[in-house]
Amino acid sequence: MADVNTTIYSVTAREILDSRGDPTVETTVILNSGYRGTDSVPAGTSMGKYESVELRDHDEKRYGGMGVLRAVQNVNTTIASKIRGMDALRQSDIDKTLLELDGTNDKHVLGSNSILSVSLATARAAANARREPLYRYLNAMFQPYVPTQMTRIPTPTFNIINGGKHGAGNLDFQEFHIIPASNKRFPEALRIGAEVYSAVKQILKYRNAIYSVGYEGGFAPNLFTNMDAIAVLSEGIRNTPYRHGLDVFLGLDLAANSFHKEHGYQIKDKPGLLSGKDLIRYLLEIHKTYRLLTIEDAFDEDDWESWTQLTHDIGSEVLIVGDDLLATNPERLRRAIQEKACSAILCKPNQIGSLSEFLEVVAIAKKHDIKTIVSHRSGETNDAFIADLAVALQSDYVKFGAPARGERVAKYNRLLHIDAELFTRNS
Ligand code: 2PG
Ligand code: MG
Repeated sequence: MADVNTTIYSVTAREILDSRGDPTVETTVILNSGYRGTDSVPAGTSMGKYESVELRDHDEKRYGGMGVLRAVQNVNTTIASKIRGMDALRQSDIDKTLLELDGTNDKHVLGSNSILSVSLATARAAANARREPLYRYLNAMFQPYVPTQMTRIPTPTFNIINGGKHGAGNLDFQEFHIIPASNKRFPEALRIGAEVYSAVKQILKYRNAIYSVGYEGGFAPNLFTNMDAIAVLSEGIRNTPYRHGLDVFLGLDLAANSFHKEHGYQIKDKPGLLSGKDLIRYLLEIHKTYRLLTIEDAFDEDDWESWTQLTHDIGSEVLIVGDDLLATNPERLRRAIQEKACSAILCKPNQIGSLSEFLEVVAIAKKHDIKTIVSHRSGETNDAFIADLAVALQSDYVKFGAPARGERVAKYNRLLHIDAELFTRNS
């Protein structure tokens, strides 16, 4: 193919809505050749304090202060004038320029939302100009970090019950997952997810529990304890042909920041405040009964001691996943490796705020045998960039929410496309 002109011609952002009805930033990058890329950024509800900063307007008269017009303005003026004329194929130069323009560690000047939207849209425009699928373009970009062949679709983890800040129900733990066995082909894994999801819905109906859904498409019931929600998942699995422990596994995201008080952890399962040690004891009890495959954010993001203890106790059989703990941040990941504080990392592009830095974090994890889970946020759009990204980097898992609701299935459906392109003959 003759070389197309990949010089950036224009960069334009706008304010759009995410799946929660809150504004977010979408950016279009157009190249001199006419090829273009458009991407938007997600946003979290249970955000960790070590994440880079998304810029909000804080103008209470618009969207309750959640507007992103300042971030949009930053893209359309400061950023656009600097990166117009740069080569879209040079992702690390583009990202470096964006970071320099911001000049802070946490990106609070321009906002991680403005920076990331430009970073992603640039990569998509470049992939389009190369007439390559995005996952292939990103995979080539990742080679200098870690040589990686695309041999599989990452295993999905489905969020079937939503609690914490994500659901209107009364559960403290934020997410109750089912995870198909890693040896399943992706279309089969997706089917398992969808069939268990509907089996769980039936059980909630029989129990007269609420089966309307939370932010990530999982059910948000009122139940007596968090353990009850795990029991509902387990019962749901029993009502399908799939075998718990062979075909499908269970996982949790406690998002413990949200129930950590000054002197301990407060959950409805136990009276009084739990110490880190008490919570570990309870998790071991749950694990004994339900054989968990993953436990994410079991403790507050600063409770390093408990993290290390849990990883020591069951890290060899359960993936101890750092989300708020690590915030997709290279320094925090290095500390966690040093302190043996977890065995897996949740990787969210908007926690760190640019594509190149994201690749660097995933590379560190891979080099230290930390399992990787590419993840969505609770506030999403139909953008499926992370599906291509996860395949390109060959993350071990993806976490894209329930197998339901448009902004969640957009990612799963994209994985079906990629699966067909990469692994099905004649497609
Ligand atoms: C999490 C995420 C995504 P949020 O805690 O893992 O599920 O939630 O986007 O609200 O931070
Ligand atoms: Mg989490």
